[in-house]
Amino acid sequence: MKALLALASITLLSACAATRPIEPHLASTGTDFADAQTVTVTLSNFRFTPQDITLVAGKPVVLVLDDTATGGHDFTAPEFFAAATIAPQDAALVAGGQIALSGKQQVSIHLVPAAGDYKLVCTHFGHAALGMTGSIKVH
Ligand SMILES: [Cu+2]
Repeated sequence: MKALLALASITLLSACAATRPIEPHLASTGTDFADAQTVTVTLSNFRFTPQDITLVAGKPVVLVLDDTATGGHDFTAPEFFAAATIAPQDAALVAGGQIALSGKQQVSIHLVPAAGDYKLVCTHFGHAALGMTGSIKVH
């Protein structure tokens, strides 16, 4: 009986893990980012600017995240990053669907977004409640 329970909880755990993919899809090395559109998102206390980001599905983009505050923020959009294809050299920046920035840090990430409406949030304690949420619309 104990073994059966243990087995059941393992199955449950793996089922949970499967619903939230965090492994980024890597863009093939042949993906051309030379003509990529640059989209800059500013992270400040306590907002994303623009708050609603619009991207074109399937079009390579350089997402520039600019933390203009003295403190850290993060750009957390696990569904967006899971659906996108990310340039191999930038994949390590996306840990668990999140890009963490220190104060005054700027990070560029090359990716090809997939169609969908995604939620964006900063997971620092209290930041979302203060307005640090947004959306990414890819069409
Ligand atoms: Cu924040």
